[in-house]
Amino acid sequence: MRVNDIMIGLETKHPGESEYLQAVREVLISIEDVYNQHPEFEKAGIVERIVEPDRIFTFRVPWVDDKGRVQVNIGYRVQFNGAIGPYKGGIRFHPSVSLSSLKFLGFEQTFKNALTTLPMGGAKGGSDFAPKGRSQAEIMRFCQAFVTELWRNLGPDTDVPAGDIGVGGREVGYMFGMYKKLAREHTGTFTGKGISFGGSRLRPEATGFGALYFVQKMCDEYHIRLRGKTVAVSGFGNVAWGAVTKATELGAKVVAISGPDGYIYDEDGVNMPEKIAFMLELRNSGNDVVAPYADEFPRAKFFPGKKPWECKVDIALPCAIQNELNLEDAKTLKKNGVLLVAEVSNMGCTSDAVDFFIENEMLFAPGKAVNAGGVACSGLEMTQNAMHISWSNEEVDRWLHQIMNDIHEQCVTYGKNGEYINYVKGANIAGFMKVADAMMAQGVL
Ligand code: 2IT
Repeated sequence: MRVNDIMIGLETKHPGESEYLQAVREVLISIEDVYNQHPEFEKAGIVERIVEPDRIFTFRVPWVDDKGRVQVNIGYRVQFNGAIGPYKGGIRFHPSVSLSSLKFLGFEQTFKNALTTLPMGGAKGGSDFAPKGRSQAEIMRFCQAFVTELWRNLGPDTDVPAGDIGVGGREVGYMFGMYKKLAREHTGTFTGKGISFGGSRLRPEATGFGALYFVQKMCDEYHIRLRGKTVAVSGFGNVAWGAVTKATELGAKVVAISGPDGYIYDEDGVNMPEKIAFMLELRNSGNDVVAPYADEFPRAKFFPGKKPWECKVDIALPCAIQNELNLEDAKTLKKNGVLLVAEVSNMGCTSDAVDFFIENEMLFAPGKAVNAGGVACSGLEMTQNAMHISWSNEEVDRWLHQIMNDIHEQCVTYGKNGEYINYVKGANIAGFMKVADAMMAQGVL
């Protein structure tokens, strides 16, 4: 396999799908050496097959807004790879959603899910629908319209969606309700459901909690004390909230959170329950702005239009969206003496930022390892649904912790190079080897 030749082929076939091409290139560069030590992979065309989704559904989502006007969005589901289990991955509602972004997310999900140790294939879906400013009734009608088209392709052992940006418990509830009505079955076909109808304990917290369990392991590995360290987080959604909560619980001090409008610097730390609860209030307001935090807590400062990476902190946790941290930001973080950067968003850093971290042997871990706690907890929800039982907080947390430790171990096994752990390489190789092995065993499909 020669990465450049494969990339030229893909660029010709899928012109302009920049995020998808970025994600594929990053993985292929990581696995190139290992792949070329396995001539049987080359013979079976593993790489040519693994970079293309199994199938993609694209559909029209018509709905009626509160003014009685007809609105039309595009819906997608990318079933990327089903080698190791039923398709699994979130649904994103955001104006930036395109085929390229969902293909990148489905591709990443395939390797992430393999890392969780649970049997789940990779998928992603969503729509260019913008929830910002929409009423509850509009959100419900949109979710129902989305599932009316998609439901035939879903099922508890076929494809199990969940939340992602713009899709939380409320949206999953509406989508699950419509699915249940059409399919006439009450099965675990969505995860992230409400506790009263089959949802798992801890699912809302799982991505952020899991990320901090992973960060804790990174710190242990490098003999860094997490307690007392300052942290900058981007975003203020579900994932950021879980990360802030757990970071605070572990004794770190989160001094920055952000939104599309700018960032908040809170010298005292986003540390009190009322501050963390206020993050939820901000999110639930549906306005997508973080500025009101500084009105509520006047000792905090708001920096409009700026990113939190300019703050001097020990730990940086991008928790918002892809490519939110670029080379310039990476250089600023290094200059300010950052000790650790962990992507909590999927592909949160641009390729040149990732290269910069690794070339400088900085402590950096990629989203597919760090944020895998979310989908891992979804896998635990599927298990509970299949067994018709529900586990306690403690039971789910124990599993989550164990899985994150396991993922860290896999990264070390495949990524250790002398003293330095290349977590990007480790995660990519570990995830790839599992999927490739399953594909080899199942023949040319
Ligand atoms: O990016 C992700 O891993 C998610 N949005 C969660 C997917 C899931 O199926 O829980």
